[in-house]
Amino acid sequence: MTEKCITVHNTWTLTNPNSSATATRIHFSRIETESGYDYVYVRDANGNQINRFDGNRSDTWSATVPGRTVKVQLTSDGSVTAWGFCVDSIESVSAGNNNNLARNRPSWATSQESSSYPASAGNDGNTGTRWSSRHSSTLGDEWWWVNTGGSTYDRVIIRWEAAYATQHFVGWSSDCSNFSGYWYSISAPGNYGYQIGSHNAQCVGVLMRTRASQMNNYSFYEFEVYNGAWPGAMGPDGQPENLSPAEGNSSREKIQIYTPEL
Ligand SMILES: [Ca+2]
Repeated sequence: MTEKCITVHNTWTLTNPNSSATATRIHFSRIETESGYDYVYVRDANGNQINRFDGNRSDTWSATVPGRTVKVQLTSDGSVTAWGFCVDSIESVSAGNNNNLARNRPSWATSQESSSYPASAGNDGNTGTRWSSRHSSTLGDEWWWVNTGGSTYDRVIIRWEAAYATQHFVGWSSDCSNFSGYWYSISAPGNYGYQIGSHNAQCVGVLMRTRASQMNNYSFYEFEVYNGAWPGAMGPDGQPENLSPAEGNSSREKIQIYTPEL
């Protein structure tokens, strides 16, 4: 028996049954495609790309799609056949964007204070836990980064602890090694929103260069990644407490490539 493979470019349209929904996301229980060649796209009603997935994944939410219509497209070059994908849930998203693309995704840091402050505590969705770098009076650059899995995103929130970085760089990377981004300066801890422009790159991270006064480490409670809107439940006004510096602010600067050292 011979198997005949054809090039597939199918699109399926899903509709959120909640007629009052203003935004929708879908859940993939499983995605298996030929990595780098065959893709599952999530698009809005107008065909705009929201996510692009490939390779093997499980338990994956799409980013937020405006409206009630979600289009899922499978493109295949037909040379390698994989299992495909399965969507097992469609859900309304409201009151801001609560789809934190960094939450519980794989994350890394160049050091940790102890096993109580691992990199993963910086993106576990819990503002009661935090990542902390090692302590040193001669501490140099420290990196923390997360693999979002290939989502489209345009903004980051960092919820800095007292050991914030006065000078830091927030960047994105397709290879999780070479980052492009912007430099920022802050002078107090707290929740900061960073509008970094729209990117579809695996990783997002922060390079911390200058410590806060009296501090020998860097630490934050959460590093969050969103697309299109800030989360609905942040501060009293539903926005980051300090929505600055943002893209367009004169304090940012586009810089050269950086490579985190493991
Ligand atoms: Ca945390």
